[in-house]
Amino acid sequence: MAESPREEVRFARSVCPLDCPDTCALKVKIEGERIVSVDGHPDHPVTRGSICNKVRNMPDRVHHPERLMYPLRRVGPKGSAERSAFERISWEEAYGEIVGRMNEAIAEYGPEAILPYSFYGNMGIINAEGMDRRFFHRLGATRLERTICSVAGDVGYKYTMGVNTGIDPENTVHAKLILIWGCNMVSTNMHQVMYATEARKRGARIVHIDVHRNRTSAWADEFIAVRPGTDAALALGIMHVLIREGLTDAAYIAEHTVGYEELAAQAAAYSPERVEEIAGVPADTVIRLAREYGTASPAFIRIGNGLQHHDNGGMAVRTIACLPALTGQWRVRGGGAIKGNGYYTSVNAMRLERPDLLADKSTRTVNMNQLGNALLDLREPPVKLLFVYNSNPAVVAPDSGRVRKGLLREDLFTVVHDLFLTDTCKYADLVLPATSHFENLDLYASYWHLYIQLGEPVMEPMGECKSNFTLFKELGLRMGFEPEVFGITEEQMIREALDYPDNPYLAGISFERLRERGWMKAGLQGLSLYDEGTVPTPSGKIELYSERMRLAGLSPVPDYAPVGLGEEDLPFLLVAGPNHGFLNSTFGNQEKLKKLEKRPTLHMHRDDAAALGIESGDRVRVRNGRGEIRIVVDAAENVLPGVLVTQGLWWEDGYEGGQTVNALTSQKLADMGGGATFFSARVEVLPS
Ligand SMILES: Nc1nc2c(c(=O)[nH]1)N[C@H]1C(S)=C(S)[C@@H](COP(=O)(O)OP(=O)(O)OC[C@H]3O[C@@H](n4cnc5c(=O)[nH]c(N)nc54)[C@H](O)[C@@H]3O)O[C@H]1N2
Ligand SMILES: Nc1nc2c(c(=O)[nH]1)N[C@H]1C(S)=C(S)[C@@H](COP(=O)(O)OP(=O)(O)OC[C@H]3O[C@@H](n4cnc5c(=O)[nH]c(N)nc54)[C@H](O)[C@@H]3O)O[C@H]1N2
Ligand code: SF4
Ligand SMILES: [Mo]
Repeated sequence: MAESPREEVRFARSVCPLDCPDTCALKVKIEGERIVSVDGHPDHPVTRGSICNKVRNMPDRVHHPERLMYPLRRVGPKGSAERSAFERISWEEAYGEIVGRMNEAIAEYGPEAILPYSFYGNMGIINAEGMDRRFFHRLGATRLERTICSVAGDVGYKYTMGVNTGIDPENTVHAKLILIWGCNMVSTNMHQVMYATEARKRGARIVHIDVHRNRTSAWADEFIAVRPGTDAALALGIMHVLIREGLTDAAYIAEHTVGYEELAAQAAAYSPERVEEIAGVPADTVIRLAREYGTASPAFIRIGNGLQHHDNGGMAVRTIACLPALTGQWRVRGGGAIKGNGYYTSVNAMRLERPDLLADKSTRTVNMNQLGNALLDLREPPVKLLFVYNSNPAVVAPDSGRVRKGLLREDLFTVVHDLFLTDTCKYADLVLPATSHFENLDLYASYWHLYIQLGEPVMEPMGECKSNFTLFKELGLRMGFEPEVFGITEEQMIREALDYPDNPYLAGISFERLRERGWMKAGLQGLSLYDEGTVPTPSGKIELYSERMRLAGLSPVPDYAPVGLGEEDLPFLLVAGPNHGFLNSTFGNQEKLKKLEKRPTLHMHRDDAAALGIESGDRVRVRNGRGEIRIVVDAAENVLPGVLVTQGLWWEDGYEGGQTVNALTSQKLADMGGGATFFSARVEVLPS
């Protein structure tokens, strides 16, 4: 037998493109044309050789037998996932059809009849917010408000701090107290766990404040269970004690904040006893936590996304963001907070996205959390063409019953660009194959650490797959758009994005240097923006009282309002968040990771279960006026009574009956920024 030639083995540097704060540097092993393993890059200062199990499984995703390899056109009924519902077509035909449909829609209804729908399935800057944005701006399409993830908290945080930025996470190893507030860090920010573990070795204590005793609680030193959506009350209770017991930093407050008197008057109303009633946290725990926060230094708060997926989420984050100012922690190395850090590594969005191409600046917007309503109710013009990429709205968007109903409209033409035949593709008229990020060049900026990275392709595009960049570039040119805007290379676009004198932290970071080194750190000189100069709020100080909030019709001082209003007849609040093994709905079709996650599970307090005659392992129906899912119960003491938690954006095939968890969530918007309210849905539970 002839010996088969040994495949050449090589290693390449890459970056994790997933919507995760850690934005890891990767070391990829390639044999011939196949990626055989993916590891954390050992030299990256934050990644330090460690990555999550999901991304270790990336080779299975890239070389998955079901990866889309060529364009498909629907020939069967909408809603069918059968491959026989689609036929193979060429890119020429696909482009021809898209251009024809777009021109038809524009001629009959105007360009606002076209709606892009995208999020961050790939965080690469030029693939997620580059050529695509230019294309839809130039078209004059309806603008999408990308509000599904963190906007409510971002807006809330900015009311207090001016911009959405905190401290360098590398400094958190110095912390002596770490509050993990509404963040399931062990699953969602593993390198913060590594820093906190180092801090713990040096004597730090780690407290997890959450509605669910989960992996992060098991790892933390203390778990404090709160009722969903009550964090603003808890934070006000901590302030109450800090002020009452003289644990605030009067000099810092006088020099760096405005509105202390107004805040103190508000906090006076939140005694520990009142907080216990609202949040379910015992009064003595509130007092103990406040004393610890007021005396430990450095004290660091990691503010997660869990808090702000509530009706009142903006205010919750705005309120917690006041705490480090009261104790002067912003001027201590390792003290302060992180909600997000995107500001330090922000690139030139104007040059990248070219909003100037939009001829009519009054072009309407659609909030992506209200896709169902947009598809079903919008008139003048109705949405006639939906273009989905970097997102899986049939699974991730709230009120999925309405989303699906909209997607089923026979007069809607839907294009979906993805790597797989996702649940959204089932409703598509055209399905286009996307490259994985391993197949194209891009620039990556973390929204947590301070490094910006260049990811070069490590393999050729598979099959007939095209990147988002290439797709929108080629479509733009076919639409007859300006070659100088659309006919450029990836490298040119990256250079345009990096050319941003307004962001001093990018100084010295260039395409060449990134290509040479792989990553470079934003040039933060001090502990944070806040000790480098004035705070970028209107007053130039940290705003405990915010005039801007008053003008926006919000309470100018931190305040608490209950969630789930209008659905009080339903007994439970349901918190449906992400899980450990998937990345939102990404990986929801990978058998190995699905097996590790077992199945969708409903965590319920054992007293609630007993009252309904339900036991662990029983299958129940969870329902409200929007939809119903069937799910297996785990009755224990991992949630407070009245609270339900389920994790994972499982695809339709994860549930019996085909409705996914977002059948239960609402299109209602949060108090700030038009944010999503995934965690504020009320439901009832019925035996199955
Ligand atoms: N493994 C994994 N990692 C991920 C993701 C994933 O799907 N899987 N998704 C990525 C994305 S896009 C994001 S936005 C982040 C999200 O990651 P995180 O910032 O950790 O946010 P969530 O997991 O949504 O919620 C965090 C925690 O908030 C809790 N929570 C819910 N409501 C409340 C409340 O009212 N108060 C308090 N105190 N806690 C509450 C939840 O139980 C959960 O444990 O993770 C990213 N990383
Ligand atoms: N119930 C509930 N719903 C939620 C959440 C929750 O906690 N609970 N979390 C919300 C949050 S925080 C977020 S961020 C959103 C996430 O929502 P999405 O951003 O839609 O996240 P994914 O489910 O990961 O879907 C991304 C899709 O993009 C595809 N993709 C990856 N790379 C590329 C590429 O290069 N090109 C193209 N065209 N496609 C690509 C992937 O295959 C995947 O199908 O979900 C939200 N939905
Ligand atoms: S998903 Fe997050 S932790 Fe996992 S490799 Fe990517 S960036 Fe790192
Ligand atoms: Mo997110």
